[in-house]
Amino acid sequence: PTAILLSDYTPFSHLIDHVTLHFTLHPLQTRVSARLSLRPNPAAVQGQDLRLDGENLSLLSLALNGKPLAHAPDETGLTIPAADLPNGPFTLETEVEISPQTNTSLDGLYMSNGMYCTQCEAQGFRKITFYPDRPDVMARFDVTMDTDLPTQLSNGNPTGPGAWHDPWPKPAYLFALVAGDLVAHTDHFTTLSGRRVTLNIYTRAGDAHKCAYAMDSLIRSMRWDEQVYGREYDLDIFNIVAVDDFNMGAMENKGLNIFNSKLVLATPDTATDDDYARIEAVIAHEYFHNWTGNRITCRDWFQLCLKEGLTVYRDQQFSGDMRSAPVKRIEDVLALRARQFREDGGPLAHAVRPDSYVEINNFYTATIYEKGAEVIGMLKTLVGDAAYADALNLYFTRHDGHAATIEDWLQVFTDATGHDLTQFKHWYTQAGTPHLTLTDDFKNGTYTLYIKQNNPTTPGQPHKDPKVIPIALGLLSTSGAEVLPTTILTLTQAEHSFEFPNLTAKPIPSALRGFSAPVVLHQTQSNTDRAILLAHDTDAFNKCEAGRALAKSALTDHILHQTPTPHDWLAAITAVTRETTLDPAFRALTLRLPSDDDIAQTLHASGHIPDPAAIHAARRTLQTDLANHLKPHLPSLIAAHQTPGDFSPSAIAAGHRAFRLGLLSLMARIDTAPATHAYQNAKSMTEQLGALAILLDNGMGQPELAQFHAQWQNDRLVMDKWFGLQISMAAPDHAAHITKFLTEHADFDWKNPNRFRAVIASLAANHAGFHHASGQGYALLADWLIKLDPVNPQTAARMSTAFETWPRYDQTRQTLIRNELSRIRQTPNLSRNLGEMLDRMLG
Ligand code: DPP
Ligand code: ZN
Repeated sequence: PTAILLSDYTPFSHLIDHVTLHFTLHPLQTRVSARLSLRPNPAAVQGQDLRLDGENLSLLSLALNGKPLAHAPDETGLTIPAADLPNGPFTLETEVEISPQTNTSLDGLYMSNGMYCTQCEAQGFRKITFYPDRPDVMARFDVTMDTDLPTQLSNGNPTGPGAWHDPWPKPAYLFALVAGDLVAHTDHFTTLSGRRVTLNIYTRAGDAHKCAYAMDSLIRSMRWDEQVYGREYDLDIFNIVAVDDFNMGAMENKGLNIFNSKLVLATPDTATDDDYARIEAVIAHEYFHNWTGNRITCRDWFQLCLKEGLTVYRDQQFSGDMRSAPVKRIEDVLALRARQFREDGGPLAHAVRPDSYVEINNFYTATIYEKGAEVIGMLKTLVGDAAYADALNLYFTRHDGHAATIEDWLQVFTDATGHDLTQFKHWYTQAGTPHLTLTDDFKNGTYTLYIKQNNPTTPGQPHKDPKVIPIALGLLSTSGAEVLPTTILTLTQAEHSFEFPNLTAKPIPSALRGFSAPVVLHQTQSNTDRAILLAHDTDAFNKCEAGRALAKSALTDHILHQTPTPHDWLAAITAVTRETTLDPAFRALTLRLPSDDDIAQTLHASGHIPDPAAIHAARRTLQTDLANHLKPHLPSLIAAHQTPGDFSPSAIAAGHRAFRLGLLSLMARIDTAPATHAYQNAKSMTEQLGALAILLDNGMGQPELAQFHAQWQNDRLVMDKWFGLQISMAAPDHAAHITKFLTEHADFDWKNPNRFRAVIASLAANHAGFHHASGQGYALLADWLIKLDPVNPQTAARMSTAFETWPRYDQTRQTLIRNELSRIRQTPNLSRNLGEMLDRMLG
């Protein structure tokens, strides 16, 4: 398989003014008739052949301007030689046959529980009909379908039963079709300019009562995008369909979003608070794509971050506005470090805008999405809020209806704000997480901060240039008073120093407030200073971060030197835990110890080889010590954070539940009876699942597990949780065994991506279990990747990233993992998806 290069981009030979599609739906023999109205593209080299993409299509007929042609397709498409093509406009008609029922890849047109549905991003449309399947070819579509199924949906506005017209030109990856026996949860939204839009969420009949929160999130998203970005919806109808078998979270098809059902369906007794928060965020994300993705799309797939980074940035802003902005920021940064820093530090590191790929589906990554969003946050910090708003307005007017590039995006900022962004562009083109080292001194009333920037090499990028890095800095006195409010320092070189005169004593720096740049910060801070920041920092992110720094140093000291749990940390965390003026959600985050994987990443970054078993043991020791220290306060705190009355999914109520579960989890180190009681009296899935997790984590909970199964065995989404929890909470010695046992369970439907992930990704997430010295975890994952790959290569490739951290570990584990990677690589007929991932991981 050959790599596709950004530098090879050329415009497509033809423009498509209009597409008419007709589907005669049948599980094994669906017929797709397409009529394309084409003309030569004046911006392209003239006289080229017409090349259409097409995979697994049986061509039944082909005609140009009504005259049959005899060209036969090859493995990847169909070529109409230039000699057969008119110089002006012409019509090309094709008829193909496809088999949705046997399409297990969940890419293209496929079936899920008797319902037809599509997934076309990035390159699924070529499995539906012959077409230039690339995002810069934008066309208007009319769609009709023949089927007995009552619900018949496609993009745009309905023009009759099963007939749809989309007035907005779009790339093929935004095409969608759904046919099934579905019910609609309906509401309406009146736009800024007074147009009434019908909103539908379609589900299977039994799920209709689970759509209220998704609908509420949609309405709030539509209003927010009008108020904050001035963006109005542009069709008469907006449809969402929930489907059980889906590779990703959701898809922003024009006017017809298709969602993994776990990101739509929620009731208090079946969905956790995290599920509610994710539903709100993803509903918003897909809706926001209507402007950042659909109206303005990407010229080519190298520009994926143009739509994804910006849309993640927008959905993060939205969730921050709907909930607690500081808590949302802390959660987003923790996720960024857990997924993106991990990726950036290993063999799969790639630029936010990569310049080559083998399989584009392998690039729907934390780097493109989450780091892509961080880069936009930095841009906003550098130019300021008002200039950011000007730039976005210019972007929407200048590029509406276009397929744009990162160069276009940066040019808009330059034109709107006057900033030269030449150096800033390195954030898009150079992979890897910058490391900053902070040192300081204090002389004659002047405080000096020295900052060094180091950009580690990544695969294929030995040389890195210094990046533009905005550092939000505050200074505190040792009594906790703020002596310098937040100030932005902008780094452009490898080394800088910044002076702060007229101070009476050496201050404590609070650097990288709000996590103003996606970097790793190295600074030598005393535990005393950290405790002062934890108690007094006005920046919520750094306040929480100080607690994490204390916990991390306690953990690493314990692991490396068997140092007993420091009193500084115990006292500081106890103070925050008891501080009733603080948001319970914030206190819950502060109470949470860094994950095992986070500690492994930290140890590796400071030149140590992480020992998964030792990390796991240290974390438990610290938890027990904290529990004993907090013991006198736990019963009253647990009682105080019971959420009375009816369930509310609000961030405030969720914060109380999260804090209470954090306290119960500590309590369980001493006594599991309160957790058992909490399980029995749970009024929501958050509480039921949370209490069960605590019991399992302490080697208890078998009766509850059986009760849970009996209660929920008919609810697919809840059963995913039942599968996953047993594995993620398993003791390291048992994790692989329990996983294997559960893969033999009658309800383990491995072809369903949610169920597969619930089991296999939970094993990968159990750090000490997956990295158990026996190598059983590695072998089990490899077996399942080999088994899944021929059926669903996208999900297999995604799951293989569990192995991306292999260079962190000791020689024995490295050999074990590399042997498994080689074993998978040698499997005959491996997919391009998994093959590329293995080649990159093996190096
Ligand atoms: N474009 C989708 C999303 O990010 C993923 N296929 O929402
Ligand atoms: Zn997206």
